[in-house]
Amino acid sequence: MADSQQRPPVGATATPREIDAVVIGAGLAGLYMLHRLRGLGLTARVYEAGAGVGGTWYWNRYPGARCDIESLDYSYSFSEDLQQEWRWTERYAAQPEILRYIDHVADRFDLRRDIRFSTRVTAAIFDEATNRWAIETERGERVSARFCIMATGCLSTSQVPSFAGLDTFAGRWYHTGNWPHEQIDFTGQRVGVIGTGSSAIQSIPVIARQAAHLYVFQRTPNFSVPTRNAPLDPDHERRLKANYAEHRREARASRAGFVTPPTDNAEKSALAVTAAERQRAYEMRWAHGGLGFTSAFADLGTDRAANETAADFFRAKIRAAVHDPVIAEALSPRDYPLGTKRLCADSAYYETFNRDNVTLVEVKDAPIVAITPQGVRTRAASYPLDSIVFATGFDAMTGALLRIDIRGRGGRTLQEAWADGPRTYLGLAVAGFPNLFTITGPGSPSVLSNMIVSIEQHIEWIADCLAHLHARDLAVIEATPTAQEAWVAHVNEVGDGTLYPLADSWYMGANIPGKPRVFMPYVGGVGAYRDRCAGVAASGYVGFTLTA
Ligand code: N01
Repeated sequence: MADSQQRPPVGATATPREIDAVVIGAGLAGLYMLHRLRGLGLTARVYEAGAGVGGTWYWNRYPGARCDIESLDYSYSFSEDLQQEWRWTERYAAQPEILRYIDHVADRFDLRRDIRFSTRVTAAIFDEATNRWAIETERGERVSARFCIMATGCLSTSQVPSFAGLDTFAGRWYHTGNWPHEQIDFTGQRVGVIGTGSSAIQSIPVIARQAAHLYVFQRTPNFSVPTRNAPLDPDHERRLKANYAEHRREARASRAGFVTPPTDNAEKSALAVTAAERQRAYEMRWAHGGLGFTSAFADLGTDRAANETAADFFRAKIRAAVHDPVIAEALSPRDYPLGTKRLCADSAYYETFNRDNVTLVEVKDAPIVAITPQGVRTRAASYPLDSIVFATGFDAMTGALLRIDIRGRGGRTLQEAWADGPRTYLGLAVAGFPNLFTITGPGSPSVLSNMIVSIEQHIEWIADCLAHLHARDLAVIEATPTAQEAWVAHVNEVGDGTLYPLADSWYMGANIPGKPRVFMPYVGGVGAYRDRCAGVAASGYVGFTLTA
């Protein structure tokens, strides 16, 4: 901040209970936000429900949990020393390694002393008389802050369906997103996994190798691409690190926040090339592995016929992997376009259904009707189980925000403001909620991107904004309703130009009973979105009201 040397830091006059900023959440977002707030000379406190740092990577300890963005991309870029010194062991890091990395960052930047662990925030209430947020925690702690920054994560409110009888189950049950810290050993057990999303697809091959028998309860099959995970190639690491700044720049300017292997076709329609060329392009992406598959052609996300060529390719791969053609067909998605439910990435997922100890139970037409003391009962049959794993997902993007009692101007709650679905300006701010920021909030690329790239972009934007306010003695920044409505319209328009609305996905809120059906993330691309946010800042925060 240009003039911070001359001015006293804002926090210099604060009493202990009156601080500059509260950050809610100590995952990848909350930690970096705290680091940047300190850099501005602001007093800050982070509240974290978990007993340690890490957010997603603290809670999701299920067998097989790993990131499906490559380690060298899924890591902070803000510190050159950090990114050069940290050594990843695998192309895709597993949860324990990512958590070690986050712990290292917390220690390296001395972050823990400003974090209150095991402390869930219950309320954040804006006082119009003082322009301050009153934050309350479950432990009865209260603090007053000028800025309230939500670093609560997009996939942090786990969802267990309300099956009758769950409390009567005689065995143990788990949710992937809230996994115990001790090692869970399924050896010799009959295990049921409910769900076939990313978490299930990662855990099923691992659990199948332990369990006496594994029942997979599938309502909707998913498209999954092999990760081709392997130990990180030291030559690749050396080359990339020699050019890290440029690599990061490319990622920030890209569509999804990571660089996909270059091809001749990425700008073309899948329908503009011959069937043989298409096959070559898909085979190349499949062999490379990972989520870059959907960048094979320009229109896989927007044209149903183009998308169908890729979906056919996946279904052929499933038939090749799974010996029993009936099971292969059951595992083959038919009802929605590829990528409109989040593409999964796996290590030998489909092949796991060739094992004698794995049974696929389809619950679309014969749904689960109850959990009994013995196990799972569907409309068609009963399955005796020793353990049940709920891989049933999250109340995504809005769940963590709406379970806090957030009240803005006039006492209006965020629940009221978002009754018909989330409405934000740039996914960063909400009209009527001054000095509140939502890191990777709905209406930003967030879950459609490499999260850490989007997290860093939002935090740097917020930090620059706070510096701007401080330098001009401005107390309050607030999105205008007009700018917010225009942004929401733009988010919807771009979303409606894609195939996403065709699927019953958590992007649409479709997995939570009663949740408004709205496509929540911004699909305009990470690079374009970054430019847009930078333009808003450069123009003196157009679309916001700034007051002294
Ligand atoms: O959750 P999901 P997830 N009866 O919502 C099923 C990220 N992530 O935890 O599709 C039967 O995707 C549900 O069925 P259906 C990633 O962004 C990242 O797996 O609704 N089934 C579905 O199959 C991901 O997308 C990594 O018909 C029921 C499953 O449960 C997001 O987190 C790893 C049911 C839920 O799948 C969420 O993934 C893991 C019921 N009553 C996750 N209710 C990385 O690698 C729900 N289901 C970075």
